[in-house]
Amino acid sequence: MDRIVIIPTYNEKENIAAIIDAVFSLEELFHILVIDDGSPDGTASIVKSLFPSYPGKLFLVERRGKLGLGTAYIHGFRWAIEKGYDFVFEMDADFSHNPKDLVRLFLAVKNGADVAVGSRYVPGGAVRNWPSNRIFISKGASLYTRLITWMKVKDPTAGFVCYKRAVLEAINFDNISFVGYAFQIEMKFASWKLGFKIVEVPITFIDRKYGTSKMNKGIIKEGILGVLKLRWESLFKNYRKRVHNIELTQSNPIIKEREFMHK
Ligand SMILES: Nc1nc2c(ncn2[C@@H]2O[C@H](COP(=O)(O)OP(=O)(O)OP(=O)(O)O)[C@@H](O)[C@H]2O)c(=O)[nH]1
Ligand SMILES: [Mg+2]
Repeated sequence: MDRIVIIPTYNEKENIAAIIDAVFSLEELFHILVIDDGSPDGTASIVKSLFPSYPGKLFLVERRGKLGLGTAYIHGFRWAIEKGYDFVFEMDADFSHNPKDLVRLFLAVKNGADVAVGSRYVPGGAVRNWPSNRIFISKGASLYTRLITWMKVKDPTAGFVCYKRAVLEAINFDNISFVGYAFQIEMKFASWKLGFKIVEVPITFIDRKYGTSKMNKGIIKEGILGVLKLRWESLFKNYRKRVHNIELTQSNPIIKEREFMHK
């Protein structure tokens, strides 16, 4: 199998089993790697209880505490590259992203994209059930990012993405330090600066029904300052060189934090 969906989780006990079942019931086969940050609500135990139903397809990495979305994905990217996957997907656990759209992201990459972004802000894309202030923040962030960076991605904070292996191999994760929305922006920025082709696929994003949001002011602040930092570095500090991975992927440290891995 060459496709894996990375699902980061923090307190997603209401969603995790259902989202895993939904992915495995798709016609296309995708493997799943859950990266759980020691969720106090027992999300990881639910994943473990599903291992017998999905042998060899469902994987879990447990980290000690809430270390942030960005480092969870980076951990997952390294893991996926190590295991030889060619198409690596990011998806939230909370059903904001429709698992059926994984197939559409995959097709976009099959048809020539290096990065396929599930996008709310291209024609055909939409947001449902979000309060107007969330939409305002999200659209404002997208506009702000485009104005500052000139990157032509309409939904730069999107967290529903397919990366081709070559893209992830080309990025030096040691120099990606953001954890929230800025992480999502920087992954696209780095892909773009390294010359990869980003295609946006319209999706309908639906607000979570169950569980609680992990959005906070720190994440927004990181986004505002982070975008400026990216632009600054790309103007004056040879961002491209900094983010380009010159070492062989095999030499990347796979596990930095103390973690437990289950198969
Ligand atoms: N492993 C890990 N997962 C996280 C962390 N923070 C958030 N997540 C997960 O990342 C995904 C996106 O987080 P959300 O809380 O849905 O963020 P959001 O979509 O901006 O906000 P809401 O939809 O309003 O909740 C979800 O699957 C979360 O469980 C973290 O620190 N570590
Ligand atoms: Mg969400």
